[in-house]
Amino acid sequence: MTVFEGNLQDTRDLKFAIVIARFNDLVVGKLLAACEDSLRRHGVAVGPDSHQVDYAWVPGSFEIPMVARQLALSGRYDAIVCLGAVIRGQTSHYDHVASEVAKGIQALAFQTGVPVTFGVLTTDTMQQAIERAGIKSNLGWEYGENAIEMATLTRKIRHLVAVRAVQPELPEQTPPNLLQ
Ligand code: INI
Repeated sequence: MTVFEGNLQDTRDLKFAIVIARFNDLVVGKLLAACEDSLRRHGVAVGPDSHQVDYAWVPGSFEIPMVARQLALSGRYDAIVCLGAVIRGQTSHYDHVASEVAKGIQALAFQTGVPVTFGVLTTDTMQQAIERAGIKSNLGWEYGENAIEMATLTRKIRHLVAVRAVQPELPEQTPPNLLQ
């Protein structure tokens, strides 16, 4: 039996991209600070001279999936963290933005095979959002840890996909005589 599991220690060679929506900056800035703190305390170099973390700023959460997808397709990153805050109280198009960003992030992770952390808060009120971004807890910390765990896990299972890609025509259970 093989058990595949990520960890929070093997961070030295990992590379991350963080995509950050400017909309609701009061909340998203707090998520970003906690996410950076989490990465840093697990050994990831964070800051202006960092060779491990790159940043991409977008106007709002709606724009996150497109930019995150480009970054994932670049092949440069072990994981991508998407940070945003969609708050219902502010606008009628909350539902469109919230559903599009969730669907887009899920699709790009499936399409690219790069782990993408869904760090977009979706709340009814600003009060609920700030409670999750620093007042009661700060989910940004968990987003950082999730990205590390998924990045280390993906490094362990990546070679399985490569083996399958070399022989894509083979069925799951290939009789030994067909492998010669
Ligand atoms: N963007 C957000 O990140 N959060 C929101 O709550 C939000 N609301 O409610 O409107 C929001 N809208 C902007 C949207 O993401 C796009 O930037 C905009 O529609 C331009 O494409």
